[in-house]
Amino acid sequence: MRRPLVMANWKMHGSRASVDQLIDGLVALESASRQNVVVCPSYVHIPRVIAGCADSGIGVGAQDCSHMHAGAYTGEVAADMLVDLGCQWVLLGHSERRQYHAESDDLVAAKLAAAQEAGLQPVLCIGETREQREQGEAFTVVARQLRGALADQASLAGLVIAYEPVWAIGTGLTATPEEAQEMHRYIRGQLAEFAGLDPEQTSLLYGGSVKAANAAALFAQPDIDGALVGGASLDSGEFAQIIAAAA
Ligand code: G2H
Repeated sequence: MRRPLVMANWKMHGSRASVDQLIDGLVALESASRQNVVVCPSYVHIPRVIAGCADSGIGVGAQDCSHMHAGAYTGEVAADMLVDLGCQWVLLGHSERRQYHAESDDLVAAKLAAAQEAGLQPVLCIGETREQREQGEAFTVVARQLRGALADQASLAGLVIAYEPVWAIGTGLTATPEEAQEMHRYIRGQLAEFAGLDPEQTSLLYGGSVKAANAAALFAQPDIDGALVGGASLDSGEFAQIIAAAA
């Protein structure tokens, strides 16, 4: 179902004290707003966030999961373990995973299948680099990432897509609302083709330097349902303004 979802990706940030402060800010939001919020802390902070957000309506997710179910895979975290903790969501294929950990479309597809089997709601992250956009390949790259992850999946129930142009991530550069809308429209069109999904039932989030100053203009676009927010989600006041803009 399309919904005004605002997801925080805390990446590799935080201490117990700073996480507690952020939780305090989130649970102080009014009830209707909290239903639209999902927080993705580092693995080690997940239990703390789940405990702190209990009964608030705020969802909790991981930033990644293994494609394997269990076994001798040192350092990996299985989707079933996340479900066992109480996680409901997982980000998959974030560009920082693709860039720094060499995650391929095939690996992302395998992770997506593992997440679905475990009962996690996956958020598939896709987006082109600056070079790819400058060479006119943005739509081809996004289509390849979509096809690579979604084709041949047994189930895509509850899938959310986050379009995050790599050139806009953590750089302060944001796609203009029109650029983001153009790609979101394209992605919505591709969902039925590649995955048999009902495009009008699938939430599409924009990510890449979303902040209070640009959130409302992005959310005003007809195919942008919400946002995946990195840096600005680490500031309670700024993040609250983004959530308010999405309502
Ligand atoms: C993109 C985004 C969150 P930021 O990585 O996934 O981060 O808002 O800092 O660009």
